[in-house]
Amino acid sequence: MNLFSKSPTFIRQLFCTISIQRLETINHHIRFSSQSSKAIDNNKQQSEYRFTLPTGNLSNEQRQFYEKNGFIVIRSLVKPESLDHFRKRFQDVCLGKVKVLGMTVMKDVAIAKSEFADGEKAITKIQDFTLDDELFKYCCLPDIVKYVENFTGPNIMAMHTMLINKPPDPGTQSSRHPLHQDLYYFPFRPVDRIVCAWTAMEKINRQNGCLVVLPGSHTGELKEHGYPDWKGGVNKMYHGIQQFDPNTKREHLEMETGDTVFFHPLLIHGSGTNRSPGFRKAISCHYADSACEYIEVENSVQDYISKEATAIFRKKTGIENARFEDVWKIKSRLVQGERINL
Ligand SMILES: O=C(O)CCC(=O)C(=O)O
Repeated sequence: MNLFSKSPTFIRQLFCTISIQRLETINHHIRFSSQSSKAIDNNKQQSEYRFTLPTGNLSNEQRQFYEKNGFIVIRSLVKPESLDHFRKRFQDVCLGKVKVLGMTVMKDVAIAKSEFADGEKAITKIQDFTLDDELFKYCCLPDIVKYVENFTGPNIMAMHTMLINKPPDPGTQSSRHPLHQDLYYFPFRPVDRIVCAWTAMEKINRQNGCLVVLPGSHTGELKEHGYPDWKGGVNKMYHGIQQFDPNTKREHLEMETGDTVFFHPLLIHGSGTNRSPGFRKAISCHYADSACEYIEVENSVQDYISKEATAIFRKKTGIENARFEDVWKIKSRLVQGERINL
């Protein structure tokens, strides 16, 4: 096109259009560069947060606390009425009024030998209640799930569930739970998209065996576990960390009814002897992002537990060729969003 063959008005209009386009382009560059500097700021802020996500109920201050310590206690999160409902259901399970597919009912190693204990008094823990719609309500409580999103994101699976009925210790100290990391039991990753919610069903203090945690230990490695060498006996599958520095700072989490602690699966924790006359109750669920993936744990530090858990599962179900991940696939249940991998 020969511009000079066109009228001056046409040329003026063309230059005007080009100038406007240029201005728009410059404007776009300015906008883009301010957006990307905002994105960089966001990323910088994000990089402060390795263990938590921005979605959910945690404030920045609470997120920073979890990032540093690997746990956070939220006071009065679960209503006493809900806890009464779960307690009643637990009692019905103990009395044999309710049978739940896949649930494991465990007796304390000391009480199991006693011919006098029955009902609730004989049972130290029930595990894997995901298939019981009543107890599963704990996993779905909106007040809890809103916090869980800070760790898992929006697609949430309930992977492991427990109602722990820590018995009064008969003098054997077998009511203790040795220091351990929950990741030891889990063949799925990434680790930072897994979290435990653990709720006190009554006042829990040092007297009745509260949780004890090693703050900051979630930044370490998964350690070797095994059965502790305790004279008074050890409960089935209560593996503990074999070696750690006994001088590491410990924190005892004393909690009131309904208080809930969220903690990272690498956080080293356990619980003390129950020196009270009552059964100390807590209910818990481990959640994971449904986009987590199963991993092979053979020949790793998880080899021992994977063999033990798979053998129990094969015996219970008769599925001879079951693998460790099958144990988890069967007992996990979607809480919210989409079931992606797990
Ligand atoms: O409630 C307790 O005593 C501790 C439970 C615990 O840490 C577990 O079962 O992994």
